[in-house]
Amino acid sequence: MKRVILTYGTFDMFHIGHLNLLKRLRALGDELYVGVSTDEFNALKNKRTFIAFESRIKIVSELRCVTHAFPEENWDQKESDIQRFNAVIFGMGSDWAGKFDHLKPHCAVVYLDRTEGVSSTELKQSVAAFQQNKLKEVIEAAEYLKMLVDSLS
Ligand code: C2G
Repeated sequence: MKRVILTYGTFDMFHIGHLNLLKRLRALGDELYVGVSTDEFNALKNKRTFIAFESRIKIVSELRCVTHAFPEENWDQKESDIQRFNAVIFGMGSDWAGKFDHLKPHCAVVYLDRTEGVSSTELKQSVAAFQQNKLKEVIEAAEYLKMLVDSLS
């Protein structure tokens, strides 16, 4: 009987923190089943995503450590998913510590340390800052060119 591990996430702008967690969860058993939050569910979580659900679930499903990826559509599907997939362990990163202890009657619940220094939010902030700097450079170049043109006229 394969030991099935179950987890969920948005996996927006997939990064090393996501990969570290999925690989460490997979190492706890034989198969890893991952619920990927749909765009509609993320709206319920008040979580804006850059990458659409179709791309996020495709990336997760292609990972060597993932056996099966499926849509996560609401907060309440976990109990039925545990039964559906015969999961023996439910795991999340430590930022969720304690939040899913109500699942303990159904399977083991583990929270693994997050990977510090990386998050989808931080990546988005870095992209925004980069774009801001680029915009500032373009404005400065335009002002310099205008000054040159004015000095020639
Ligand atoms: N994670 C991590 N290290 C990071 C960032 C994220 O270990 N630096 C983990 C999170 O703890 C989570 C998983 O990666 O277990 C996915 O993170 P998110 O995509 O942010 O998932 P979230 O939006 O928190 O959705 O029902 C549960 C929710 O769907 C979880």
